[in-house]
Amino acid sequence: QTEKLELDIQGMTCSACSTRIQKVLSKMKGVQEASINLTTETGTLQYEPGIVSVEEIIEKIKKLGYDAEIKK
Ligand code: 9UX
Repeated sequence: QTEKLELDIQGMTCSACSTRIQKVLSKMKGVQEASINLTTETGTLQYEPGIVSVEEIIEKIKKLGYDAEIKK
């Protein structure tokens, strides 16, 4: 069972930033798919809530040096 997660991501200034986040998140256990958009500063993910939490995903982004929150 996967769920969709939409995030607002702050701090990306070049396309290598978004590629980097996308790569790291895609490798996380429980994340099926991650698509990071530099222009709109958003990320769309498909993840398995039973395996990985939203908090863990956001923490991972913060550790890379960016800020993220659930899109409102
Ligand atoms: Mo280039 Mo994006 O250093 O952080 S990857 S600005």
